[in-house]
Amino acid sequence: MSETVVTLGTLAIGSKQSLSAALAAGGCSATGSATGCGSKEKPEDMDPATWARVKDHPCYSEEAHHYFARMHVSVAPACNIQCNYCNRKYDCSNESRPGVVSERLTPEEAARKVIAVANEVPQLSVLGIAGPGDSAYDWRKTKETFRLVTAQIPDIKLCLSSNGLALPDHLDELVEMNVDHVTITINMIDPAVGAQIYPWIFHDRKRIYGVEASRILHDRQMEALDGLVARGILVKVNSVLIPGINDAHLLEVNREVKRRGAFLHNIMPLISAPEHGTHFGLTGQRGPTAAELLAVQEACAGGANLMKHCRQCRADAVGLLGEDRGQEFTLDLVPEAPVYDPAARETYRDWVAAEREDRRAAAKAAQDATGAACAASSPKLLVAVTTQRGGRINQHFGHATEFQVFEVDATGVRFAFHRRCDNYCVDGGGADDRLERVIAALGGIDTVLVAKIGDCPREGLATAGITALDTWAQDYIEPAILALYREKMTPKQAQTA
Ligand code: CLF
Ligand code: SF4
Repeated sequence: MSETVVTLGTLAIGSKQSLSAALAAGGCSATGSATGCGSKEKPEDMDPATWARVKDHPCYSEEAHHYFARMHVSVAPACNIQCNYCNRKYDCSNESRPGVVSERLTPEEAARKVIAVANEVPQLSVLGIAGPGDSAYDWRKTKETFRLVTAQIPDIKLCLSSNGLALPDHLDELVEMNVDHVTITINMIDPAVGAQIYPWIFHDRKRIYGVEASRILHDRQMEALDGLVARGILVKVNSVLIPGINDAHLLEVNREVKRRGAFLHNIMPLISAPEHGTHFGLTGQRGPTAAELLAVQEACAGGANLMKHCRQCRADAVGLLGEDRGQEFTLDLVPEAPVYDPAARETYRDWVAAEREDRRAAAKAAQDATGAACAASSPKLLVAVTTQRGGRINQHFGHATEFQVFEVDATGVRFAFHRRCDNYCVDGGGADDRLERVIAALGGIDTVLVAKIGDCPREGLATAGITALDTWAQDYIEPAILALYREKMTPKQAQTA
C-alpha cells in the first residue's frame, strides 16, 4: 500500500492508518445473541472457494460488513402473497423495516442510481433487489435491472430477496445472470403455522386462501431452496420471529433449512405497531423482546449458521449496514447519465485486502498471547465497541447510534450482537435523557471501548457499572478486546503486548 494520497469517492486517503482516520471522521432496540450459533465468517472457517464468494458481501460475512456496502433499488412493486406483517402502502417487510417507503424506480432509473452510487461509494459491492413487492414475481423488472447494471459494472454482486413462491420458475435464469446470493423468507414449514401468517397467495392465476395457500407456499419455498442449492447459489433464509405463532417452530425451520443446504439463517424480530396499518399491528400482535430473540437463537445452536449482524435495512438503503445514505442518492440528486469509473472501487479493494491481512495477523498474535496468559476457565465477558467501519474502534461515544457487542473468553473473541440507541451528543453537547437510554441499551455489557468519550458520560456509565475506555482508540477491534481481557484476567506481570 503506497503512502500516496488517493481519492475514493468522498474520502481523501493517505496511508492505511490515514484511511482509518478518514473513515472515522466520516431508536433504542436490541437484537442478536451471545450464543454459540455463529455464522461462519472468516476464511479459516470455510473452504477458499466459498470464502471468495462471501468475503465482499456485507450480509453473508460479518467480517465483510466492516468494509463493504450494499444498496437496494426498489424496482419490483408487484407481490403474489399477503403477509400479516405487511401493509402494501410500504415496502416488502421481509427484507426492510415496515412503515418505510422508498422511491419507486424503473430499471433504467435504478441503473442510473447504481452507477452514481458506485462512483461515490467505493465500498459498494452488492446490489440487492428486495421489493418493494416480490423480486421473483415482478421478474421482468428485476432481470432488466440486473442486466443494465452488470453491463456497466460487471463485478458487482447481484443479490435478491423473495418470498419464494415464484422463485422455482427462474432458477436457471438466476444462474445465467450470475446471481450468486438469494434470500428466501421462510417463516414456517408447517402450513398450519403458515395459515396464521399468510391469509392468501396468488398462484396459477388463482387466489388461494388458508392452509392450502400455505401448503403451496411451503412446497414452492422448499423447491426453490433445493433448486438454488443444487445450482450452487448461496441461500440465506430470513425468518420473521412472531411470538406465539412461530417462535418455537423456528427451531424446526432452522433444522430443515440446514438439512437442505441453506448457507445462513437470519432470524429477524417482527416489528409491529398499529401505525404501520398491518394486520398484526392492528390486532395487537407484538414483536419479540431481545431476550425472546436470544432464546430462539440459543435454541438453534448446532443448526444452520445464524446471521447476527442484520440491521433490518431501509428499503432504499445505501451504504454499510447500519448506515443510511439513501437520501444522498435520490433520483433528483444523481446525474442524468453517469459513466461508471472503476478506479475508486478498485483502489478501495486493494486497501481492504492489505488491511484484512494486518487485522488478522494482529488478532492472531493477540489470541496467542491471551491463550498463553489466561486460564481456559476464565469467564466470558461482553464488550461493546463503537466503530464506524474498517474493523477499528474509531467512533466517538457521543456519535454512536449503535454498539457492536463481542463475547470474549480465553478461546477467542466473537461477534455477539448489536444494540441500537440514539446518539448521546446532540449539537455538540450531551443529553442526560439520552445517556439513560444508552445505558439501558448497554445493559449486561462489562466494558465499552470507544475512540473518545467525555468525563460526564464516562462517569454516568461508571455509576451504572459500565467501564468506558479510549485506551485502544483507532486499534483493530479483536486485538483491543483481547488486550482488555488479558488485563482483566491476569495479574499485571503476566500481561504481554
Ligand atoms: Fe440486501 Fe438482503 Fe441482499 Fe443484503 S440486506 S437483499 S442479503 S444485499 Fe442484509 Fe439488510 Fe439484513 Fe437484508 S442487513 S435486511 S440481511
Ligand atoms: Fe409484503 Fe413482502 Fe409479504 Fe409481499 S412478500 S406481502 S411485499 S412482506
